[in-house]
Amino acid sequence: MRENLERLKLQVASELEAVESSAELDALKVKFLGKKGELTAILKQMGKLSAEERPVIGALANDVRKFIEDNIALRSEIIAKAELEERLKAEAVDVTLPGKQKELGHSHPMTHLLDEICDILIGMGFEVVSGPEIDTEYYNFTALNHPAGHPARDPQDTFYFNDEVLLRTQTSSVQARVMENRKPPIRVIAPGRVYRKDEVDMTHSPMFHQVEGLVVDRNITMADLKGTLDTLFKRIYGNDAKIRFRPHHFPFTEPSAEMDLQCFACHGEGCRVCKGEGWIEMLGCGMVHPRVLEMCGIDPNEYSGFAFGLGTDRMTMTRYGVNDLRLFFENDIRFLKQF
Ligand code: 2U9
Repeated sequence: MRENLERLKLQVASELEAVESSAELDALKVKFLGKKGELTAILKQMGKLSAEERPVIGALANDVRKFIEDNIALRSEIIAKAELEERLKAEAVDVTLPGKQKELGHSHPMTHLLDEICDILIGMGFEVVSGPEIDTEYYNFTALNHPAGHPARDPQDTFYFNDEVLLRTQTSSVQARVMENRKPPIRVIAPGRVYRKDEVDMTHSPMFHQVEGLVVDRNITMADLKGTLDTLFKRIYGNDAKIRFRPHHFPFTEPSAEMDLQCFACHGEGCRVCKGEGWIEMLGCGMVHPRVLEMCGIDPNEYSGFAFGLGTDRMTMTRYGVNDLRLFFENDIRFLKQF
Protein backbone atom coordinates (compact mmCIF):
# COMPACT_ATOMS: atom_id res chain seq x y z
CA MET A 1 0.00 0.00 0.00
CA ARG A 2 2.85 2.28 0.80
CA GLU A 3 4.14 1.79 -2.75
CA ASN A 4 0.72 2.40 -4.20
CA LEU A 5 0.39 5.64 -2.27
CA GLU A 6 3.87 6.82 -3.36
CA ARG A 7 3.00 5.95 -6.98
CA LEU A 8 -0.24 7.87 -6.68
CA LYS A 9 1.73 10.97 -5.63
CA LEU A 10 3.97 10.70 -8.67
CA GLN A 11 1.00 10.04 -10.96
CA VAL A 12 -0.86 13.12 -9.64
CA ALA A 13 2.22 15.30 -10.04
CA SER A 14 2.74 14.24 -13.67
CA GLU A 15 -0.96 14.44 -14.67
CA LEU A 16 -1.30 17.87 -13.07
CA GLU A 17 1.49 19.16 -15.31
CA ALA A 18 -0.67 18.43 -18.37
CA VAL A 19 -3.86 20.05 -17.04
CA GLU A 20 -4.68 23.35 -18.81
CA SER A 21 -8.27 24.25 -17.93
CA SER A 22 -10.44 24.42 -14.82
CA ALA A 23 -12.75 21.79 -16.36
CA GLU A 24 -9.84 19.36 -16.77
CA LEU A 25 -8.72 20.16 -13.22
CA ASP A 26 -12.20 19.36 -11.84
CA ALA A 27 -12.14 16.01 -13.66
CA LEU A 28 -8.71 15.25 -12.22
CA LYS A 29 -9.92 16.08 -8.70
CA VAL A 30 -12.77 13.59 -9.05
CA LYS A 31 -10.41 11.01 -10.51
CA PHE A 32 -8.03 11.10 -7.53
CA LEU A 33 -10.05 12.36 -4.56
CA GLY A 34 -13.65 11.48 -5.49
CA LYS A 35 -15.73 8.77 -3.77
CA LYS A 36 -14.84 6.37 -6.53
CA GLY A 37 -11.38 7.88 -6.94
CA GLU A 38 -7.97 6.27 -6.78
CA LEU A 39 -7.10 7.34 -3.21
CA THR A 40 -10.40 5.96 -1.88
CA ALA A 41 -9.75 2.71 -3.76
CA ILE A 42 -6.37 2.33 -2.01
CA LEU A 43 -7.82 3.25 1.41
CA LYS A 44 -10.50 0.60 1.04
CA GLN A 45 -7.74 -1.97 1.51
CA MET A 46 -6.81 -0.62 4.99
CA GLY A 47 -8.81 -3.43 6.58
CA LYS A 48 -6.23 -5.91 5.38
CA LEU A 49 -3.45 -4.22 7.34
CA SER A 50 -2.15 -5.22 10.76
CA ALA A 51 -2.90 -3.05 13.82
CA GLU A 52 0.68 -1.69 13.81
CA GLU A 53 0.72 -0.87 10.10
CA ARG A 54 -2.67 0.84 10.02
CA PRO A 55 -1.73 4.16 11.79
CA VAL A 56 1.49 4.44 9.79
CA ILE A 57 -0.25 3.92 6.44
CA GLY A 58 -3.15 6.09 7.64
CA ALA A 59 -0.75 8.97 8.33
CA LEU A 60 0.89 8.45 4.93
CA ALA A 61 -2.52 8.42 3.22
CA ASN A 62 -3.34 11.75 4.90
CA ASP A 63 -0.05 13.18 3.67
CA VAL A 64 -0.81 11.99 0.15
CA ARG A 65 -4.36 13.52 0.30
CA LYS A 66 -2.85 16.81 1.49
CA PHE A 67 -0.20 16.64 -1.23
CA ILE A 68 -2.89 16.10 -3.90
CA GLU A 69 -5.12 18.87 -2.49
CA ASP A 70 -2.28 21.38 -2.21
CA ASN A 71 -1.04 20.67 -5.70
CA ILE A 72 -4.53 20.91 -7.19
CA ALA A 73 -5.03 24.26 -5.39
CA LEU A 74 -1.70 25.50 -6.73
CA ARG A 75 -2.53 24.42 -10.27
CA SER A 76 -5.99 25.92 -9.93
CA GLU A 77 -4.50 29.31 -9.10
CA ILE A 78 -2.17 29.17 -12.11
CA ILE A 79 -5.00 28.10 -14.45
CA ALA A 80 -7.40 30.77 -13.12
CA LYS A 81 -4.77 33.43 -13.71
CA ALA A 82 -4.10 32.17 -17.25
CA GLU A 83 -7.82 31.97 -18.02
CA LEU A 84 -8.42 35.51 -16.73
CA GLU A 85 -5.56 36.82 -18.85
CA GLU A 86 -6.99 35.04 -21.89
CA ARG A 87 -10.44 36.52 -21.28
CA LEU A 88 -9.12 40.01 -20.77
CA LYS A 89 -7.19 39.71 -24.01
CA ALA A 90 -10.30 38.52 -25.87
CA GLU A 91 -12.53 41.20 -24.37
CA ALA A 92 -10.07 44.02 -24.84
CA VAL A 93 -11.73 47.18 -26.18
CA ASP A 94 -9.85 49.26 -28.66
CA VAL A 95 -10.79 52.71 -27.47
CA THR A 96 -9.16 54.25 -30.52
CA LEU A 97 -11.71 52.64 -32.93
CA PRO A 98 -14.18 55.15 -34.46
CA GLY A 99 -17.71 54.87 -32.91
CA LYS A 100 -20.61 53.33 -34.84
CA GLN A 101 -22.82 56.17 -36.09
CA LYS A 102 -26.45 55.81 -34.90
CA GLU A 103 -28.98 56.69 -37.62
CA LEU A 104 -31.03 59.60 -36.32
CA GLY A 105 -34.74 59.83 -37.12
CA HIS A 106 -36.19 62.80 -38.99
CA SER A 107 -39.41 64.70 -38.55
CA HIS A 108 -42.09 63.89 -41.15
CA PRO A 109 -43.00 66.45 -43.85
CA MET A 110 -46.64 65.98 -42.88
CA THR A 111 -45.74 66.97 -39.33
CA HIS A 112 -43.94 70.08 -40.64
CA LEU A 113 -47.05 71.28 -42.44
CA LEU A 114 -49.41 70.29 -39.64
CA ASP A 115 -47.27 72.18 -37.11
CA GLU A 116 -47.10 75.20 -39.41
CA ILE A 117 -50.90 75.28 -39.86
CA CYS A 118 -51.52 74.83 -36.13
CA ASP A 119 -48.96 77.54 -35.22
CA ILE A 120 -50.58 80.06 -37.56
CA LEU A 121 -54.11 79.31 -36.30
CA ILE A 122 -52.98 79.36 -32.65
CA GLY A 123 -51.57 82.82 -33.42
CA MET A 124 -55.07 83.80 -34.60
CA GLY A 125 -56.62 82.72 -31.29
CA PHE A 126 -57.53 79.09 -31.99
CA GLU A 127 -57.05 76.36 -29.40
CA VAL A 128 -55.96 72.83 -30.41
CA VAL A 129 -58.39 70.11 -29.26
CA SER A 130 -58.33 66.34 -29.72
CA GLY A 131 -60.68 63.42 -29.28
CA PRO A 132 -61.04 59.66 -29.85
CA GLU A 133 -60.29 58.02 -33.20
CA ILE A 134 -62.74 55.25 -32.28
CA ASP A 135 -66.01 57.10 -31.99
CA THR A 136 -69.75 56.62 -32.08
CA GLU A 137 -72.03 56.81 -35.06
CA TYR A 138 -73.85 59.62 -33.16
CA TYR A 139 -70.87 62.02 -32.93
CA ASN A 140 -69.45 61.10 -36.33
CA PHE A 141 -72.71 61.37 -38.31
CA THR A 142 -75.96 62.15 -36.45
CA ALA A 143 -74.73 65.21 -34.53
CA LEU A 144 -73.28 66.46 -37.82
CA ASN A 145 -76.63 66.33 -39.57
CA HIS A 146 -76.04 63.30 -41.76
CA PRO A 147 -79.55 61.94 -42.37
CA ALA A 148 -80.23 58.18 -42.13
CA GLY A 149 -79.16 56.59 -45.39
CA HIS A 150 -76.59 59.29 -46.21
CA PRO A 151 -73.97 57.70 -48.50
CA ALA A 152 -71.11 58.58 -46.09
CA ARG A 153 -72.71 56.26 -43.51
CA ASP A 154 -72.43 53.27 -45.86
CA PRO A 155 -70.34 50.41 -44.43
CA GLN A 156 -68.67 50.29 -47.84
CA ASP A 157 -67.09 53.66 -47.04
CA THR A 158 -66.77 53.62 -43.24
CA PHE A 159 -65.03 51.16 -40.89
CA TYR A 160 -67.68 50.00 -38.40
CA PHE A 161 -66.93 47.90 -35.30
CA ASN A 162 -70.68 47.41 -34.83
CA ASP A 163 -73.90 49.42 -35.50
CA GLU A 164 -72.85 52.14 -33.04
CA VAL A 165 -69.05 52.24 -32.97
CA LEU A 166 -66.76 53.20 -35.85
CA LEU A 167 -63.38 54.68 -36.83
CA ARG A 168 -64.04 58.39 -37.26
CA THR A 169 -64.26 59.57 -40.88
CA GLN A 170 -63.67 63.21 -39.95
CA THR A 171 -62.42 65.05 -36.87
CA SER A 172 -65.73 66.99 -36.63
CA SER A 173 -66.86 64.65 -33.85
CA VAL A 174 -64.26 66.40 -31.66
CA GLN A 175 -65.81 69.83 -32.29
CA ALA A 176 -69.33 68.47 -31.75
CA ARG A 177 -68.26 67.46 -28.23
CA VAL A 178 -66.63 70.86 -27.63
CA MET A 179 -69.91 72.57 -28.57
CA GLU A 180 -71.84 70.32 -26.18
CA ASN A 181 -69.49 71.07 -23.31
CA ARG A 182 -68.70 74.77 -23.73
CA LYS A 183 -70.47 78.02 -24.26
CA PRO A 184 -69.45 80.31 -27.17
CA PRO A 185 -67.14 81.99 -27.98
CA ILE A 186 -65.58 78.81 -29.37
CA ARG A 187 -62.46 78.93 -31.53
CA VAL A 188 -60.90 75.48 -31.92
CA ILE A 189 -58.87 73.39 -34.36
CA ALA A 190 -58.92 69.59 -34.35
CA PRO A 191 -55.97 68.00 -36.15
CA GLY A 192 -55.78 64.22 -36.38
CA ARG A 193 -56.10 60.91 -38.17
CA VAL A 194 -59.29 59.89 -39.92
CA TYR A 195 -60.30 56.66 -41.65
CA ARG A 196 -62.24 55.78 -44.79
CA LYS A 197 -62.49 52.56 -46.77
CA ASP A 198 -60.30 53.62 -49.67
CA GLU A 199 -57.98 51.35 -51.65
CA VAL A 200 -54.33 52.39 -51.39
CA ASP A 201 -53.00 54.14 -54.49
CA MET A 202 -50.90 57.18 -55.39
CA THR A 203 -53.44 59.62 -53.90
CA HIS A 204 -55.55 57.49 -51.52
CA SER A 205 -55.00 55.82 -48.17
CA PRO A 206 -57.55 54.30 -45.75
CA MET A 207 -55.98 56.45 -43.02
CA PHE A 208 -55.29 60.11 -43.68
CA HIS A 209 -54.99 63.42 -41.82
CA GLN A 210 -57.20 66.45 -41.40
CA VAL A 211 -57.20 69.76 -39.65
CA GLU A 212 -60.67 71.05 -38.97
CA GLY A 213 -61.45 74.48 -37.61
CA LEU A 214 -64.59 75.72 -35.87
CA VAL A 215 -65.59 79.19 -34.71
CA VAL A 216 -68.89 79.87 -32.94
CA ASP A 217 -69.86 83.25 -31.55
CA ARG A 218 -72.39 86.03 -31.96
CA ASN A 219 -72.43 87.65 -35.44
CA ILE A 220 -70.00 85.25 -37.12
CA THR A 221 -70.37 85.54 -40.89
CA MET A 222 -68.93 84.13 -44.09
CA ALA A 223 -66.60 87.17 -44.12
CA ASP A 224 -64.92 85.84 -40.95
CA LEU A 225 -64.44 82.48 -42.67
CA LYS A 226 -62.94 84.08 -45.78
CA GLY A 227 -60.68 86.38 -43.76
CA THR A 228 -59.39 83.53 -41.60
CA LEU A 229 -58.61 81.27 -44.57
CA ASP A 230 -57.09 84.14 -46.60
CA THR A 231 -54.75 84.93 -43.70
CA LEU A 232 -53.89 81.24 -43.19
CA PHE A 233 -52.97 80.69 -46.85
CA LYS A 234 -51.07 83.99 -47.19
CA ARG A 235 -49.01 82.96 -44.15
CA ILE A 236 -48.24 79.54 -45.67
CA TYR A 237 -47.74 80.44 -49.35
CA GLY A 238 -46.72 84.11 -49.13
CA ASN A 239 -48.58 87.42 -49.37
CA ASP A 240 -49.38 87.05 -53.06
CA ALA A 241 -51.36 83.82 -52.44
CA LYS A 242 -54.87 84.00 -53.93
CA ILE A 243 -57.87 81.94 -52.90
CA ARG A 244 -61.33 81.49 -54.41
CA PHE A 245 -64.55 79.89 -53.20
CA ARG A 246 -66.95 77.67 -55.19
CA PRO A 247 -70.42 76.72 -53.92
CA HIS A 248 -70.64 73.15 -52.63
CA HIS A 249 -72.73 70.98 -50.35
CA PHE A 250 -71.93 69.39 -46.97
CA PRO A 251 -74.55 68.11 -44.53
CA PHE A 252 -72.97 69.97 -41.60
CA THR A 253 -72.60 73.44 -43.18
CA GLU A 254 -75.04 75.77 -44.94
CA PRO A 255 -74.07 77.51 -47.11
CA SER A 256 -71.05 75.37 -47.99
CA ALA A 257 -68.10 76.00 -50.26
CA GLU A 258 -64.88 74.51 -51.54
CA MET A 259 -61.81 76.68 -51.50
CA ASP A 260 -59.07 76.66 -54.16
CA LEU A 261 -55.62 78.16 -53.98
CA GLN A 262 -54.21 79.77 -57.10
CA CYS A 263 -51.34 77.49 -58.14
CA PHE A 264 -48.22 78.61 -56.28
CA ALA A 265 -46.00 77.13 -59.01
CA CYS A 266 -47.47 78.87 -62.12
CA HIS A 267 -49.59 81.64 -60.55
CA GLY A 268 -52.70 80.55 -62.45
CA GLU A 269 -51.10 79.88 -65.86
CA GLY A 270 -51.62 76.11 -65.67
CA CYS A 271 -48.76 73.69 -65.07
CA ARG A 272 -47.92 70.17 -63.90
CA VAL A 273 -48.51 70.97 -60.21
CA CYS A 274 -52.10 72.14 -60.82
CA LYS A 275 -52.66 69.73 -63.73
CA GLY A 276 -53.23 72.66 -66.06
CA GLU A 277 -56.06 74.10 -63.96
CA GLY A 278 -54.27 77.14 -62.55
CA TRP A 279 -56.00 76.42 -59.21
CA ILE A 280 -55.52 73.69 -56.59
CA GLU A 281 -58.50 72.43 -54.56
CA MET A 282 -57.58 72.86 -50.90
CA LEU A 283 -60.47 72.45 -48.50
CA GLY A 284 -64.18 72.40 -47.74
CA CYS A 285 -65.87 74.95 -45.52
CA GLY A 286 -69.09 76.74 -44.71
CA MET A 287 -71.36 78.22 -42.06
CA VAL A 288 -72.21 75.65 -39.37
CA HIS A 289 -75.67 74.25 -40.11
CA PRO A 290 -78.26 75.60 -37.60
CA ARG A 291 -79.37 72.03 -36.92
CA VAL A 292 -75.79 71.07 -35.91
CA LEU A 293 -75.65 74.03 -33.51
CA GLU A 294 -79.03 73.06 -32.08
CA MET A 295 -78.15 69.38 -31.66
CA CYS A 296 -75.03 70.39 -29.73
CA GLY A 297 -77.03 72.62 -27.38
CA ILE A 298 -76.25 76.03 -28.95
CA ASP A 299 -79.13 78.37 -29.88
CA PRO A 300 -78.83 79.11 -33.63
CA ASN A 301 -80.91 82.28 -33.18
CA GLU A 302 -78.27 83.71 -30.89
CA TYR A 303 -75.09 82.24 -32.33
CA SER A 304 -73.61 81.40 -35.69
CA GLY A 305 -70.38 79.73 -36.69
CA PHE A 306 -68.06 78.77 -39.50
CA ALA A 307 -66.11 75.57 -40.03
CA PHE A 308 -63.50 74.29 -42.42
CA GLY A 309 -61.88 70.94 -43.08
CA LEU A 310 -58.50 70.55 -44.69
CA GLY A 311 -56.92 67.27 -45.82
CA THR A 312 -53.23 67.71 -45.02
CA ASP A 313 -51.87 64.65 -46.87
CA ARG A 314 -52.55 65.93 -50.38
CA MET A 315 -51.63 69.45 -49.31
CA THR A 316 -48.21 68.16 -48.18
CA MET A 317 -47.84 66.33 -51.53
CA THR A 318 -48.46 69.47 -53.61
CA ARG A 319 -46.39 71.62 -51.27
CA TYR A 320 -43.27 69.41 -51.48
CA GLY A 321 -43.81 68.03 -55.00
CA VAL A 322 -44.30 64.42 -53.85
CA ASN A 323 -46.36 62.49 -56.41
CA ASP A 324 -47.05 59.27 -54.46
CA LEU A 325 -48.87 59.36 -51.11
CA ARG A 326 -47.49 55.92 -50.19
CA LEU A 327 -44.02 57.44 -49.71
CA PHE A 328 -45.38 59.26 -46.65
CA PHE A 329 -46.26 56.00 -44.92
CA GLU A 330 -43.08 54.02 -45.61
CA ASN A 331 -40.97 56.14 -43.26
CA ASP A 332 -37.83 55.53 -45.29
CA ILE A 333 -35.27 57.77 -43.61
CA ARG A 334 -33.68 58.60 -47.01
CA PHE A 335 -37.03 60.02 -48.13
CA LEU A 336 -37.77 61.85 -44.89
CA LYS A 337 -34.32 63.47 -44.77
CA GLN A 338 -35.10 65.44 -47.94
CA PHE A 339 -37.50 67.71 -46.06
C1 2U9 B 1 -68.67 70.90 -36.84
C2 2U9 B 1 -69.43 71.41 -37.86
C3 2U9 B 1 -68.91 71.50 -39.11
C4 2U9 B 1 -65.90 70.78 -40.98
C5 2U9 B 1 -65.83 70.81 -42.46
C6 2U9 B 1 -65.31 70.18 -44.52
C7 2U9 B 1 -66.15 71.22 -44.76
C8 2U9 B 1 -64.62 69.40 -45.56
C9 2U9 B 1 -63.08 67.69 -46.12
C10 2U9 B 1 -61.80 68.30 -46.52
C11 2U9 B 1 -60.98 67.29 -47.20
C12 2U9 B 1 -62.74 66.38 -45.55
O1 2U9 B 1 -60.30 65.52 -45.54
S1 2U9 B 1 -61.35 65.81 -46.41
O2 2U9 B 1 -61.79 64.83 -47.32
N1 2U9 B 1 -63.77 68.48 -45.15
O3 2U9 B 1 -64.84 69.59 -46.73
N2 2U9 B 1 -65.11 69.94 -43.20
S2 2U9 B 1 -66.67 71.88 -43.35
O4 2U9 B 1 -67.16 71.19 -40.62
C13 2U9 B 1 -67.64 71.09 -39.36
C14 2U9 B 1 -66.87 70.60 -38.35
C15 2U9 B 1 -67.39 70.50 -37.07
C16 2U9 B 1 -69.24 70.76 -35.46
